[in-house]
Amino acid sequence: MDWWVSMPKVELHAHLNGSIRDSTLMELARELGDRGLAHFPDVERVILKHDRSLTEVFKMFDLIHILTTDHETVTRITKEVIEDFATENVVYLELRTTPKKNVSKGMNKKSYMEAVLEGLRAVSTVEVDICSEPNFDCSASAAIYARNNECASNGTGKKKIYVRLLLSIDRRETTEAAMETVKLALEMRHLGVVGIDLSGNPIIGEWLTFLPALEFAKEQGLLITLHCGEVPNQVEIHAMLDFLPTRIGHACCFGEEEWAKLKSLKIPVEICLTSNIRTETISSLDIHHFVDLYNSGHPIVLCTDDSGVFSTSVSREYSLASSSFGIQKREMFQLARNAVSFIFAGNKVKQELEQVFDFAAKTLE
Ligand code: 6MZ
Repeated sequence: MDWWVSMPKVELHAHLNGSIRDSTLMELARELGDRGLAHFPDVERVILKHDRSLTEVFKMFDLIHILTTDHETVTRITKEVIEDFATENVVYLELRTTPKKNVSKGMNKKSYMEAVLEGLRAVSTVEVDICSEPNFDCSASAAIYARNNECASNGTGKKKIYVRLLLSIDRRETTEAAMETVKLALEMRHLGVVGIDLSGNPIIGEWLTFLPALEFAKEQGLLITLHCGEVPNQVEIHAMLDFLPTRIGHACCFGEEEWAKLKSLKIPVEICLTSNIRTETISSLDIHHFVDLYNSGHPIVLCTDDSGVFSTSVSREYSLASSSFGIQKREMFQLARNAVSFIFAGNKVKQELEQVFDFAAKTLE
């Protein structure tokens, strides 16, 4: 595993509330239990159950959201999630989350996002770059990877991680609520918000409900990634591809026509192997679409989806792909590096990341 951890990686599909440490979830559940608001053993059983169908996963999210309702907790989980990704040498993270309202806690979508930003600022184990583009300094960035490795080995100084945010629209939301999220994203662009994600239980909601907000987001220059084809819904898959999102996530239930369309459009796919297997959206890795997309040179990026809920990490996903599909480390490194082209941050960050990978290529064998 060490090699996979040492390798610089780019994570483009990680949901904040799906990436919480089990230990934190248990602590939050225990507190709720102590206050008589939940029966701790029941909650514990749900948290520690690791094989979940897609339907159960969404029930799990409802439970997690009960545990993470206040601003302080949102700040805490954001901080921990970034620290965890940085620890395994994720050098660029696009973290997505659904801005939430919670009247009883005085929370609205904006204050939820402010709590997330507070979490970014609270990280102390690693330097977090949330919006460096205007002050691009190529020479200074040349040694990020060197510094990362040095820090890992001698405990001095700080590693650096670029973090950009995607605001998620939940498929349970109305057109108005989706529009509110897009407007908030536009308001927070200078704070590192780069795009919009459409996610949530794929059997709920209609594409046309979200389309006006997504079109508005696109017109305003936000980049868009869609959860696409998590369940067999060919009409929706076609409508989503016709929308020309910048990336899509999953693509599990595509038929021949949909593959042909996706490939001709060259839309990058965020692949989440463990998530797909755990939720049984793909029955086994032998038949996972990773293989066909990889062999045909289609743009793909390996991601965790929900590292907490599925007990995985980006390093583990790379190691799993390598061992399952017989791909050598050198090629896996190239796969990680290719992901730099699909990030939603601008060219300056891309150039900096290229240098990180250049440096790592010379030192990692
Ligand atoms: C679809 C998913 C998901 O936004 O509260 N989410 N949506 N498919 C998936 N694959 C299994 N995994 C996570 O993070 C949790 C939310 O992300 C979406 C769901 O809407 C879930 O409630 P945030 O930070």
